[in-house]
Amino acid sequence: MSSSDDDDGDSSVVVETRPKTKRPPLYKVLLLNDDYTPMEFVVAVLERFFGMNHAQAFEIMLTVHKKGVAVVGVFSHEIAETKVAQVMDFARQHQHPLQCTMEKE
Ligand code: TYC
Repeated sequence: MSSSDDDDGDSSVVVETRPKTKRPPLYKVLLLNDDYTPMEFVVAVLERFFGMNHAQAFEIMLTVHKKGVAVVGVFSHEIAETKVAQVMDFARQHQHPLQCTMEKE
C-alpha cells in the first residue's frame, strides 16, 4: 500500500457545507375591508400601485370586500413599506378610510 492511501487513521471524509446565502425576508402587503371606501377607488388603488389590470384588480377588491382582507403582493421590506405608504397617502388624500398593512411572510 502506498503512503498516500488513507489507512493511517487520519480521516479524509469531505463534509459538504451549504453556503450561507440567507435570502432577505419577504413581506405580504394586505388590504383591509371597510364599509365606506368605494369599490372603484380600491380597484384604482390596485391598478395604480400594484400593476394589476382591471379584471385582476376587481377580483382582488371583491375578495377583500367578502373576506375582510387579502394579500395584494409580496415584496422586500423596503418595497412593502413604500407600497403601504403610497396606498395610505392616496386614501387619506381622497378622505377614504382604506387601510393597508404589511406582515412578514
Ligand atoms: N366594502 C367596501 C364597499 O362596500 C368596498 C371595499 C373593498 C373597501 C375593499 C375596502 O379594501 C377594501 N364600498
